[in-house]
Amino acid sequence: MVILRAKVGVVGDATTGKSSLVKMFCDRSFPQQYSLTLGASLSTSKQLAVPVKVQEEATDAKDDIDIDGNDAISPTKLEEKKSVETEQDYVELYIFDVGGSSIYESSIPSYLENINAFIIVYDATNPESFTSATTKWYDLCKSKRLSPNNSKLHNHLTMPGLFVSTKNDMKDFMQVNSTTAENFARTHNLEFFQLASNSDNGSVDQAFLFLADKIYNVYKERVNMVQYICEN
Ligand SMILES: Nc1nc2c(ncn2[C@@H]2O[C@H](COP(=O)(O)OP(=O)(O)O)[C@@H](O)[C@H]2O)c(=O)[nH]1
Ligand SMILES: [Mg+2]
Repeated sequence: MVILRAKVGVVGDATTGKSSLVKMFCDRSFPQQYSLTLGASLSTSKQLAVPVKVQEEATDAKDDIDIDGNDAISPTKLEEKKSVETEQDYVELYIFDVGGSSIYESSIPSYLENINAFIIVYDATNPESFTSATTKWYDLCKSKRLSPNNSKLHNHLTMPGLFVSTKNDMKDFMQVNSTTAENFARTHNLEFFQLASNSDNGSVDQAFLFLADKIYNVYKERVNMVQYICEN
């Protein structure tokens, strides 16, 4: 069993909903009062089970059919089945919610040192926050994707990133075109999620789980690459 500990940076303008998003995922709660994030705050996720592939059985199961036409799996076959299942792995996220206020601007890049993944947040009711997300915040995350730490073994594009729009519950106040946002995400190799952190309907979890899965895939790719280098 592997437990991967990964650092995730969450960035975006102040009041876009970064802290609410992280709190909903880690504590299943939505803060009732706004509190400005000073510098950065760290939250840890629970251990997230990441999918582990179960190898296909080599033999055709249809060979063993009982008198009623049901699949009859012999004890030896059951043993074979058990032996091909691999252990469950986990990803634990160390989430750095980085305050978007300009007072702390100079320290922001240091909070993002050695991140394994990032989340760029904008507020769907606030076009300015979308502009910042696609310029300033994307440029910052891109520089981390390109940093020597990350690109040593890898193409920079493999650092996973989410592009998240928040406050989608405020339907009458939406001001950012979701197709434009989705296109931006696609062309910059980011996964797009439209969320509302004030409702516990599982969609916030899905976004973080998606990221955990991507982080795990990058880890697997690295392991395979190192193995390949050692063997050749
Ligand atoms: N309606 C609605 N309000 C939200 C949502 N997310 C955050 N907020 C509100 O937006 C304000 C700023 O949220 P916060 O998470 O502190 O933003 P941050 O500065 O980016 O960390 C707070 O008053 C939140 O209650 C959301 O999805 N829907
Ligand atoms: Mg905050």
